[in-house]
Amino acid sequence: MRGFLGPYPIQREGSGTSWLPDATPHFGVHATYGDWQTMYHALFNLVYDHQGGPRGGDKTFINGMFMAMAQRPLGEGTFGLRAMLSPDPFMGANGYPLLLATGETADGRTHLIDRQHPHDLFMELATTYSYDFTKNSSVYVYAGLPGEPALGPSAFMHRTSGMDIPEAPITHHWLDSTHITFGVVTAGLVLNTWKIEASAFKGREPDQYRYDIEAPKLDSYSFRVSWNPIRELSFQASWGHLHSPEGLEPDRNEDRFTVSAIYTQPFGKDNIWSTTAAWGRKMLKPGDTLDGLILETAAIFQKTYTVFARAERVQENELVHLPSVPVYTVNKLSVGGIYDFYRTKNAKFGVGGLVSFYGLPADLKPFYGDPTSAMAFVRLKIE
Ligand SMILES: [Cu+2]
Repeated sequence: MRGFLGPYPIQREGSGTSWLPDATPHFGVHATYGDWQTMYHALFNLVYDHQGGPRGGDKTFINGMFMAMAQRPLGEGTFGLRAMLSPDPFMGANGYPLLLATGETADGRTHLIDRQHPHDLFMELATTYSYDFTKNSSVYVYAGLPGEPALGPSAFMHRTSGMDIPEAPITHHWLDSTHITFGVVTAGLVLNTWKIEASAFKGREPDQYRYDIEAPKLDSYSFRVSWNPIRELSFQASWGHLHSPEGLEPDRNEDRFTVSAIYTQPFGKDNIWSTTAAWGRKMLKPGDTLDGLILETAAIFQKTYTVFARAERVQENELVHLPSVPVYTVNKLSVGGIYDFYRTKNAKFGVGGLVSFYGLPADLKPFYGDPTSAMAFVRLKIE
């Protein structure tokens, strides 16, 4: 199977139109029906979540995703269809406890703070068409309802360093929160190892109704440059203008700038190591300029043993609401592992755990205490 957007290996395809390193392991269950080539993969986690301290909480929930893709030759080019679904809505509108996570709403009246919102049932329903004008260059269009605009690195559940970690990053709304956008059109150009693209999309983030398809709109825009200089590396830089992203603060716009590098290195027999480093800057208009940083790494040995770590540093202005709205720099480190105890050709069942530690400014201690958090989970991965 070739890339959806151009003449390169399918391993390079990340979420939306983003790129991963060509050395990304090939996964998915493949089948051919006439001219159609299809692939699907899935990951489901059953998680017991304990977040520590006075603002923590406990919850058991299922998260994950199911993704199906199909492509066929059409005219001189390649036509593609992609669908991605999430089981998240079944966990309830208020998501799950996740200290320091902010973004979106459960009731349309208050912000979700110290909780991760559920993703929408339909995370992506998109179509692509690409036309190769030389043997390593192409032009393409991508349209999704919902879909992902050309902004940020590949979303956390699609990059090798993040996909096995069952909690969302607290940098989600600095880097990859636009992965579910109700209305996206992207056009781009692939020149061998380079890609440049532009998107028009809906700036408003998904509302609290997680089962529906929201009305599309193209009121925001973004640009991204991606570069895969060698098989193991993928870089991107992107800039976006989001019109009125938050329903609770409709008069505020956001500009977002992100840069990221993903390094994926196979080693030995059946081992893989992948690391993502990314920086995102949100410029609220009017409002604060806030930075988010992430360093995330995972190593998978013999397709059976996974160890991972994710370190993040975020400037937050939503954690506490005093008469003033102070900006606090907060830090989080999660480390964990997974043992896949039963494996078939395309499925594996695993058990895992992670522990999270925090570095908080003294001003936040009265609210958070000195928390430590943990998750224990079992999973099914189809790949
Ligand atoms: Cu998300």
